[in-house]
Amino acid sequence: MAAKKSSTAKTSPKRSSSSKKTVSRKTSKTTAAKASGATNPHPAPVLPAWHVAPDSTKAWKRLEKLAKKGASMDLRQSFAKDRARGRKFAFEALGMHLDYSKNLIDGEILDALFALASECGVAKHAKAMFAGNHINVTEDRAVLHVALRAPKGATIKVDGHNVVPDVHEVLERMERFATSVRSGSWRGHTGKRIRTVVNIGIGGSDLGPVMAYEALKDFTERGIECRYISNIDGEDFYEKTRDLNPEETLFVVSSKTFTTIETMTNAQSARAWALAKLKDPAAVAKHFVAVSTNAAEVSKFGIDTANMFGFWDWVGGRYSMDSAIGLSTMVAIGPENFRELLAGFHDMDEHFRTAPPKKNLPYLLALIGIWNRDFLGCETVAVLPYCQYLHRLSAYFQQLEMESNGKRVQLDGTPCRWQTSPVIWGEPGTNGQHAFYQMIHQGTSPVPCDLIAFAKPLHEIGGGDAKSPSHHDILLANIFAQGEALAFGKTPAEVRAEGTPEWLVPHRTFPGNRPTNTLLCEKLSPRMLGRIIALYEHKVFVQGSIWRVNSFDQWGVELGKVLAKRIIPELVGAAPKPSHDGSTQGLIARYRAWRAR
Ligand code: G6Q
Repeated sequence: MAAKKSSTAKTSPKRSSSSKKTVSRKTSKTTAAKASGATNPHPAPVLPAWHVAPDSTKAWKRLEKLAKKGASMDLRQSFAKDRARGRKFAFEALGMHLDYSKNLIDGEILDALFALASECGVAKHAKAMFAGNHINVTEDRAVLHVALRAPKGATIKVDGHNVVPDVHEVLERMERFATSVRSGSWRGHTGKRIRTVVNIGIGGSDLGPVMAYEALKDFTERGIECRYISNIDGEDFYEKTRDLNPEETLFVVSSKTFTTIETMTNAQSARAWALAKLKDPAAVAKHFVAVSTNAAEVSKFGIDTANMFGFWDWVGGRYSMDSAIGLSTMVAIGPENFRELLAGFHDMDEHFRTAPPKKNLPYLLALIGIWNRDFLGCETVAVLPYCQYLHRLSAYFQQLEMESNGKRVQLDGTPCRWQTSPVIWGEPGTNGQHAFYQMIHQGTSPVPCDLIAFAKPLHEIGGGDAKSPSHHDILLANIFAQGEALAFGKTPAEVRAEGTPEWLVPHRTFPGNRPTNTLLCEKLSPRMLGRIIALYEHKVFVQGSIWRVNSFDQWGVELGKVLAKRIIPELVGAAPKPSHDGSTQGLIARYRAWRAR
């Protein structure tokens, strides 16, 4: 959160005075407390000259002109005219095949999109990120999730300090801990083995770990279950703990700041729940560990900082699943698989950093997204994984994209004159086909889709000979069919030719020309998951660079939190004097009345 800052954890790198900055400032001295909220002390950034507004570029103007052509493009004709189109607009790297040919693009449009990225200095911005410059200008921080997966010998400096050894030190501590839980050498207070690990965290401290746990279930130690409590709603806590034995339960309290009300309230309830059975406060040491940047708050809670796993202020919450926030993931899949996950992230980091934009998966996805959003006016994007293991992926990307790029002002505070993040949503296929695809095929607003699948299943069920398809063959037939149907539709003439009565023809016609990307990967594995997540992280980066927003802050979540804090005592104490608007006041009064009955 923007208002949250780390106090210095044991593992936090020290800042040196040789700070390298993307932006120049009068002073580099920023204290954590001051940097939050209204008294933010750092002066306005002076942006590098290459960080230009997209609509000031030649490419943007060209794209505006090309928009008409894009909007009236007919994919049937485009494919008929150019037999190589499917091959031309596809790219493969790292066991991932991205087919973007079913978008309303052609060579000229793509050239203009690449020119846009170049005029907007995306590569320079990326270089600044990898170099540890403070590209998160509103919080005066480096943005270095890429350091979390850098190999041991690498050097990535933040303010003159190489953070890679710090990262590996934490990783090694995590590994020792995860191994002890998995092997049973870590015992609960009464000597029993840990059977359930409950991660308590929210937002960036929850969505990644849940998504990864579900995605990599097949790689988990099945004798240990992971559960995730995030919501302040006590019903989440109740349902996730009701059948657990505190003697066999380990809580991982995951909070960068260790001040988030939901997490701290759930952690306190967990402590009370555990101690109700375990009685002895010393049991906390065996049943609670923390993942945080805030050592002081962790020890105030009663967790020994020896059982705390740190990370750093240059890791944003939604970019933290591969930091110590992934501790529950590591316990579940084991250190070796976790290293593979990190290696997958790193594969994509290197691809993004070194491949030319035209052969660069994050650039391709990002630029097509910009085309759909800013020039074709698409307001939402559906992420549709054809893989049940990825059933939390859309929710994860929702935060990644919408919290990063859901901004209305540029880095310099002036309004964006263009559209930024679309709404991201989705569910796995084929389930979605029986629910909301109707609208995607025939609704009034086109919804670009990212269709994601794996060629090889983790479990082959059914099939076995050419005549009987397996579950997986049917699944994949569906993803390919959807892309085909969305692109090419069904014309009125085709509908009529089936003998459909004239009055029904419009109902049974599919307009087609609905954009899709298909990302076909070889096989789901920890490494492949890392690649997929990093692909979207860097896609978000490219888009944020072009939109000239700060993809790494989230001031928009602050106001509601402040107001909630003010309302809490008004719900439980003596009736407050009216101090809100008529609507809010009325709701508070109704709540109090019903609670009092
Ligand atoms: C993510 C956001 C946000 C954050 C949560 C939890 O980028 O900053 O989702 O992760 O608010 O914050 P804590 O980890 O500090 O509890």
